[in-house]
Amino acid sequence: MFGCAVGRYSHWAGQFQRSTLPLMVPTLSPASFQKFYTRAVRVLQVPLLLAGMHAPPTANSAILTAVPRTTDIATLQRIASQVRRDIVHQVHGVQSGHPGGSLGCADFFTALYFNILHHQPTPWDMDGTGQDLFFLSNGHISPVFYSVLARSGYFPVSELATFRKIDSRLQGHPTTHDGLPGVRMASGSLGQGLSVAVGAALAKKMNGDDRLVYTLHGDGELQEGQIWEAAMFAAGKKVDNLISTVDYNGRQIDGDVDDVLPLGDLKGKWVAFGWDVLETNGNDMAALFTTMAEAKARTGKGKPVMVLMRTEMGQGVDFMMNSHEWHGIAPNDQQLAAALAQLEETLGDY
Ligand SMILES: Cc1ncc(C[n+]2csc(CCOP(=O)(O)OP(=O)(O)O)c2C)c(N)n1
Ligand SMILES: [Mg+2]
Repeated sequence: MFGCAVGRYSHWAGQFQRSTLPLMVPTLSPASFQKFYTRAVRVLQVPLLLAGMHAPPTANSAILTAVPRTTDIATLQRIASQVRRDIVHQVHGVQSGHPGGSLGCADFFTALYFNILHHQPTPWDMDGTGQDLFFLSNGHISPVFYSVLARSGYFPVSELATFRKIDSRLQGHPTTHDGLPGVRMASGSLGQGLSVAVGAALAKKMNGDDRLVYTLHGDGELQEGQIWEAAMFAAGKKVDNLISTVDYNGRQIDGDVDDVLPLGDLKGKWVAFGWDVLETNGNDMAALFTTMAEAKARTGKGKPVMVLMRTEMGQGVDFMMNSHEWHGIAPNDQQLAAALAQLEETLGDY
């Protein structure tokens, strides 16, 4: 009858979250739990604040990030190598998951979490007030997301070993109800992330919070109609604190994007929808660095910003590249060894 989780209600996301406050409370229905929590916070606010456990975020506060942000390309490349090792280890460990897109996006995620984002892993704040927010829309590439979250301090690196296991907070597709710090939106059902991000970006404007909102989408995911509805809305409402990116690898689950359903003139389409569009090589850390800085410079000018990143599915592991085949299969023991032999261990395996 007793649980040791205390819930908190995230106002803009409207999601019920567990946090790790070490309090014993009766297990209640979500509605009563929320009512209980609201009262409890009122009563406990001062002691919790004194204990540094529930510091209220302040809009536009200068956040000192715990993450060692770096502009050094060689350092970022070394982190990306470890992220790639984490990806193949996670997927091999449970013989399921999506290594292809994860490997292809390892450079982007590393640049994002160790250079681009203004973020604060601890204490974890679901609302992210005063922080940049990132929404992963193509949720199947969770291994790369979990790796950078762990490596930048959101949760212990050792927890990567629980990927896709029963009761793990690291589900195959990210969820919010498992309470994993760093995850602000459930994803996996493709096409939804842009809508969520546009809402979050508008909320930031309403709250006078001048930090930015970032998203990532797969190119196959762009075949979802909801993406274009959100794209039209974002431009129409001048959501110019939003930088969206596409993993433009030309592959999807069943084959090449051009064979399944061609995207045509993708840059032209986003321009026609009213976006400011940049293109870059998503596997070139220096190019990413420059383009994302340019993207940031273009925010606040009346248009949402799109970065189309050319990537290679499976980048970094030669036998996983040049086809869609490693979209969603796991390496066996020999393949794991062959993959690891191509990726330098730089931060220590988990
Ligand atoms: C709404 C929805 N339809 C279908 C799927 C099944 N699905 C999972 S991944 C994928 C391919 C997506 O292609 P892309 O976004 O290019 O990802 P990549 O293969 O490059 O990692 C599909 C169709 C899904 N997850 N959600
Ligand atoms: Mg793709």
